[in-house]
Amino acid sequence: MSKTIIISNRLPLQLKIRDNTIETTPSVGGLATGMKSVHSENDSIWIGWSGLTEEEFNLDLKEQVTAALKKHQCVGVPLTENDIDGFYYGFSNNTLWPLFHYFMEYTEFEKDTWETYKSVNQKFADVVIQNLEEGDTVWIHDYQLLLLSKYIRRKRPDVSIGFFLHIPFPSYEVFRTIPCREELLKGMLGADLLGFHTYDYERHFLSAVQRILGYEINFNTIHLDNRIVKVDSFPMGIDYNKFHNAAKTHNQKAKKDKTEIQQEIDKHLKKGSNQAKLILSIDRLDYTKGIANRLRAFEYFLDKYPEFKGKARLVMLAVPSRANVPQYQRLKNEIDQLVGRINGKFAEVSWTPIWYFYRSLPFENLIDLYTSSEVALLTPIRDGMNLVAKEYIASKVDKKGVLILSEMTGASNEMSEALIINPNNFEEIADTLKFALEMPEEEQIKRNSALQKRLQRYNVEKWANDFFDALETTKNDTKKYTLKKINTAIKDEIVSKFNASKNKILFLDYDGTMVPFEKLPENAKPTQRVFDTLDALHSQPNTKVIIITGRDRDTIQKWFGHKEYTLITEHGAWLKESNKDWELMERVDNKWFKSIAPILESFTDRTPGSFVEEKRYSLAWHFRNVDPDLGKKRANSLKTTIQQLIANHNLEILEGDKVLEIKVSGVSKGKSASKMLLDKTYDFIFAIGDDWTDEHMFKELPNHAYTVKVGLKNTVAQYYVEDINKVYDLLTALK
Ligand code: GDG
Repeated sequence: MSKTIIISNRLPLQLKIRDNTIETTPSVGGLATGMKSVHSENDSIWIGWSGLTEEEFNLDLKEQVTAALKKHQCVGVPLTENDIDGFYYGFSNNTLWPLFHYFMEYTEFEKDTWETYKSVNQKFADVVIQNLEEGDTVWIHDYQLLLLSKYIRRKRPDVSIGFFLHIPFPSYEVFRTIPCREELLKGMLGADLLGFHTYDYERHFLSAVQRILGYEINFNTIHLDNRIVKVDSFPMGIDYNKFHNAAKTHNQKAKKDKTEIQQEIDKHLKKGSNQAKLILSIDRLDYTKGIANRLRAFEYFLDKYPEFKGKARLVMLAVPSRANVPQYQRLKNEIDQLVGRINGKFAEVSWTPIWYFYRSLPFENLIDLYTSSEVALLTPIRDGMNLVAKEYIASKVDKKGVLILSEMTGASNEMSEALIINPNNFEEIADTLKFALEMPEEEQIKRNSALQKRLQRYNVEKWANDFFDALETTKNDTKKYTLKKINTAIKDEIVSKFNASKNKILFLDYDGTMVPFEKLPENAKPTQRVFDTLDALHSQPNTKVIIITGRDRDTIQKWFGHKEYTLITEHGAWLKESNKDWELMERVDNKWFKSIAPILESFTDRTPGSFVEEKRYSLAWHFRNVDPDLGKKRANSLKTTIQQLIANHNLEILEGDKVLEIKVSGVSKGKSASKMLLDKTYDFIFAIGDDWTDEHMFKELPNHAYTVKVGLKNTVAQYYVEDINKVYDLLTALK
């Protein structure tokens, strides 16, 4: 039976060796917490690092480790100390983590750690491949494994792979600074589906792919040579019932059953109207979480609103994280000092402003803190999602409590009923804290009811199901392409039909079909391969070879005039039969140039990289070398401007691949191709092309024609080939 393989850097459990035996404890962290329910409810295995390096246990314990992991449906990836240093502490946490969270000043790029990152991703791929069976679905998580999809696909091209990024994907301007940017993007594009928490991260990724790799993007689909990749946003939810029910049980506990922490909190709460309200903050100790800012803002709040001294207390849980990385050690010192200073500055005999815990607490204590706090103050500088915000709201059984949340978190996009703040604006945080502490209960209930409803509906299970459904859809879309792809059987059929036919005609597009696109059109000259292939076809008996192109007559004359192939240029305006002169296929004129050309020129002046191509009977505005977003925007506004002008004229706009062409209406590759069929009965008709303008030809040719699209784009053609090399494979087989 097919299974799901979940892969993340760390397994959802940690191993410890005590007295030569293995102990397992659950891991803390957003990913582990969120995916745990998916893992336990499905037929799946989880592949990741166990937390113990190869040096940490001897061969005798190896079997015990494997068995302990197996009990939890987990498989370990063996990593050495050196691997962890370079891959985890090095490239993942010294390069990718700060860069993706916009901390460019902390971002280091070192070749050694990059090499280790690659080799560890390969080690993950090896373990995945060992465990992969026919029909399995692979779901890869997070920034430590950006290259894994590509490495798996190299060995298993047909496997269905999903990838989810749990942290932000930064803007192109930030991402472009990393030297290995292309490899990272290509690594990610090994997946069939890429998921992000928010639409902003998704569009940042798409823009990086478009600008750095130059790939074509159609809404949220990226067209690679032989595959399509879908990109979408899936805001991660939590296991709502787990938190809500735990909070319910917690609230009903008798005093003796309560945790020690809760009993301490209760003592403090008993002080009646003088009690200090609890303001909760929980995060891993990480510079992205804005903990130092939060402390300073809290200090500012107590200075600005001294009436809250003795009436409010910050309960701050900072969970130790990546303590080997120098930035984290410095941050720990900074926070220790800040807490000490603020407590020293404001403390009274009966009140200290901050309760600070630097450790990880068991789940039940987390619930103690969520349920007992009147306010949660979460102020990350950047945070992919932030699950604590969601867990806090889910734990409010009586719907009382106020969430203050940074606008820099992914969660703020969905939690608009929370009080949303800018974490760098102390004034705003101080005022919002006051507002929160004084918020009437009815308003708290109203806000939290809406929040809870949404969290309950879009929980972690729904998130995972949505992701899997989208992966399935992507797989089916890819299958549709696979069915149309020219394989050996289809190729053999075309070849035998060609051999058996008496009269053969072939329509061949030029740019993007016979030669790749160049930055400047004049550079895409025909190569020897073009001539050899066309000559071989042309020398077959009763075979008419036609180059059919949007290019201007003069260029095609220069390049192919000495050959005997039939030439159709400017989308069907001109025809040259072998050994004859050029003739007009349509009644066309170019008197209209003088009114349209100046408009195109003014757009060219304002759009760096664009240029105008003047053909005999058409004008083309090319924007293939323009910044992609600007190009699209300008092309749209040019189209609108021209459309108004040509409304009452016999002109039309043709939208090609990064080109707008204005020409006399009624001229098209389809029309001219059909005309070529009138003089004879052809029993073999073949057309191949990559562009939108070739679709006219595919549409108008008779049903028995073989029509072939180059590249994975939507098409009415019967078949497709992935790239130019495959075009030649097919054409050279026709002999
Ligand atoms: C990454 C992204 C994204 C925390 N302390 C304790 C404890 N926790 C649990 C919380 C929560 C999780 O850890 C923290 O999740 P976050 O989402 O807040 O943050 P990251 O760990 O940075 O997670 C983040 C997430 O991935 C998911 O995609 O939201 O943006 O950075 O679940 O409950 N759990 C226990 N004791 C603790 O002391 N038991």
